[in-house]
Amino acid sequence: MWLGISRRCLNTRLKGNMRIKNRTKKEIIEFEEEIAKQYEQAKIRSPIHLSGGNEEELIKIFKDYRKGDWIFSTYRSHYHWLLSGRSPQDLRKQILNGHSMHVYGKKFFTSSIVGGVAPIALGVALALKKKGSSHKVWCFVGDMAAECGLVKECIRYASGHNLPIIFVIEDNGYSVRAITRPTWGEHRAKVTRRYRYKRHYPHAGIGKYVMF
Ligand SMILES: Cc1ncc(C[n+]2csc(CCOP(=O)(O)OP(=O)(O)O)c2C)c(N)n1
Ligand SMILES: [Mg+2]
Repeated sequence: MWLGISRRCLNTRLKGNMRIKNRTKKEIIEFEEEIAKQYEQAKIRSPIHLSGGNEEELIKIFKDYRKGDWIFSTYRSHYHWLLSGRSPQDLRKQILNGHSMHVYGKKFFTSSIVGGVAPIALGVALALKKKGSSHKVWCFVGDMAAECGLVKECIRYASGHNLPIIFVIEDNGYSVRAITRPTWGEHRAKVTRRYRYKRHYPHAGIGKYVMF
């Protein structure tokens, strides 16, 4: 015991608040520039998806990230890795080995399947809640991925069950070369019509046991 706080409690708190290496806008831009150069020199024999223009927004978002939180991301994950305090050397090695599209680490998972990580992230968030963990899940998705039924259902489930997960929608307005909003968003209302009715029969059957 120390000042009325048990050692175990103190360790847990300290662990929870462990400092994360701060990375500046300049540092993360320079990392991507170096990767771009290596790509140009044909040293990376697989596709790469670089980030840029979203540094300040992400630095703000990562102020709320705590060591021990989980991250799920996409094929465009270099900034997420770096801003969560992970090693640039490890990331560079993964990229040079052709794994930029599926960077992987402890509590850091990515997939190139658009929206594919959302249900996995949701499951982890449910487990964290059941275990009473103080940590949360950060799930990064693009603006087009956010339009997928799968992702929408996960967002709905997470908010309905009050799960410790935040879906960060990284909206660059594009799905590859298609402009996301006119392609996906604006037509939705035009093809929707809703009416309400009170059920007469139950979901199945007629509301009585029937012996066949
Ligand atoms: C299930 C699936 N469908 C299609 C693709 C092909 N694809 C790769 S990126 C992409 C667009 C994603 O756009 P967005 O979610 O806005 O992310 P951004 O690349 O703009 O960050 C598509 C359709 C894929 N990888 N996975
Ligand atoms: Mg996009």
